[in-house]
Amino acid sequence: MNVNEVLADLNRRFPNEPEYLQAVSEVLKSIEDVYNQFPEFERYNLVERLCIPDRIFTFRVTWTDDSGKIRTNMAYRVQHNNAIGPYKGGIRFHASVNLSILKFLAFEQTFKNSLTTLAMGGAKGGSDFSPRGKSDMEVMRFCQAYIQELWRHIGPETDVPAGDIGVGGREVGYMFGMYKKMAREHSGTFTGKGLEFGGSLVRPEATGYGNVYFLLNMLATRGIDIKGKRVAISGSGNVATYTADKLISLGAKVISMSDSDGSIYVPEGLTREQMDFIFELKQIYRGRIREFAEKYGCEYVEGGRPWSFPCDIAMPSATQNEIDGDDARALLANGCIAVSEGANMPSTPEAIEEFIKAKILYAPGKAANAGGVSVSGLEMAQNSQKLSWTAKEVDDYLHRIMNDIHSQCVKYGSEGDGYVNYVKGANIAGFMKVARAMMSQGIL
Ligand code: NDP
Ligand code: 2IT
Repeated sequence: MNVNEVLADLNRRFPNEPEYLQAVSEVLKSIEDVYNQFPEFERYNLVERLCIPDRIFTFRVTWTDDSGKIRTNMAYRVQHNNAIGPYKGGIRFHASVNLSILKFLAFEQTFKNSLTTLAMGGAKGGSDFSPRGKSDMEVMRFCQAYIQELWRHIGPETDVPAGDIGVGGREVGYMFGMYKKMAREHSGTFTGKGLEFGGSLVRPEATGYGNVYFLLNMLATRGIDIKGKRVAISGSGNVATYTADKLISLGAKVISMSDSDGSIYVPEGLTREQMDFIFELKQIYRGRIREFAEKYGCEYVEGGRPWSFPCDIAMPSATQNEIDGDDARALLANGCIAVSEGANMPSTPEAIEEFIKAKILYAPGKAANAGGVSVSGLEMAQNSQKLSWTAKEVDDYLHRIMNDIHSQCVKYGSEGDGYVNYVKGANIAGFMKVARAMMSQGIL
């Protein structure tokens, strides 16, 4: 394959999908050499079959708001690839959702899921419905309407959705309820379910904890201790909160968190009590991070991201393209030694280039945030067994998976001078497994 030709062709066919093209470009550039060592890949046109999703469902969702007004949203499910297992990936509810974003997420998910060592293909779904400011009943009616359309395309061995931005335990519960009713089955069709009806212990914590386990592996390659390190985290949702929780228990200083309105700066590091406040504020009351600054009198930067605050480690955990070239240069100028991505594709290509040029520890989301979908895979395993494992069993398994992903990155990403290019490592390791599975299964 000639990457430039493939990208030009995809650009021509999908000109209005910048996030999708960005994600594809990153992966293809890092696998090009390996791909070209296997002429049979080219003969089987693996590259197009890997880049273009198997199928996409697009539909209108109609629901009624609390004032009785009838409202519509666009909704989707992108089933990208099921070579190594059933389609698997989260659902995002956010005003910005469009096909480009969901196609990039489903593409990334395919390689991430391959890295987890578990049997899961890649998918993503969602809607431009924004849960912000909606009542519980509005969210429930929306979730039910979304699943009334989607239920016939998903199932425990077909496609297993979960959470993502704007979709947590509440939304998964409502969607699972409607799925169960429509499909007349109580199965593991969703992950991230409540513990009472098939959810796994440690699933809420898994992405954040997993990212910290990955970070510890990276730091260990340079003999660096996490204790006392200043960590800037963006976001204050599921991933950000449990990242902070684990870091604080390990003695690191969480100096910043944020939401889509602004960032807080706490140079001495959040205390456990302050962390609990943020958890309640964001997860239970669905408030704004500004309210933390008002209560504790700390610095608050309206509209700002946390990358200009001095830190040793950055863990972007909000959304795509939230660290641009300037942010990356600001982080490096302030002495940042590691970036471990909780979010999917939070760094722009320019930012990634800066990190790799500076040879800092840099883990792309598909490796560092794979803990969430990994425990989703463990939830599927428990549902199949009709058993629940203990928190320790799940956490130990998560640890093993994150260590294993780190080893795969080192194996495929080590360069001549000993620098580990985790982008290359994760992309090649993830790709090779999907490629071998596709080759074995014939032309589909
Ligand atoms: P949540 O909805 O729980 O939290 C998202 C957080 O990011 C909120 O603080 C939100 O702010 C902020 N945010 C969202 N969109 C934007 C935006 N456009 N600009 C600035 N801030 C924004 O989502 P998650 O924590 O689940 O997801 C965060 C990231 O992690 C996403 O990239 C997701 O794809 C990724 N991820 C999630 C996994 C999971 O298991 N949940 C697994 C792997 C990756 P506000 O409160 O203002 O909306
Ligand atoms: O991006 C992700 O890996 C997720 N949102 C979690 C997907 C899942 O199926 O648990």
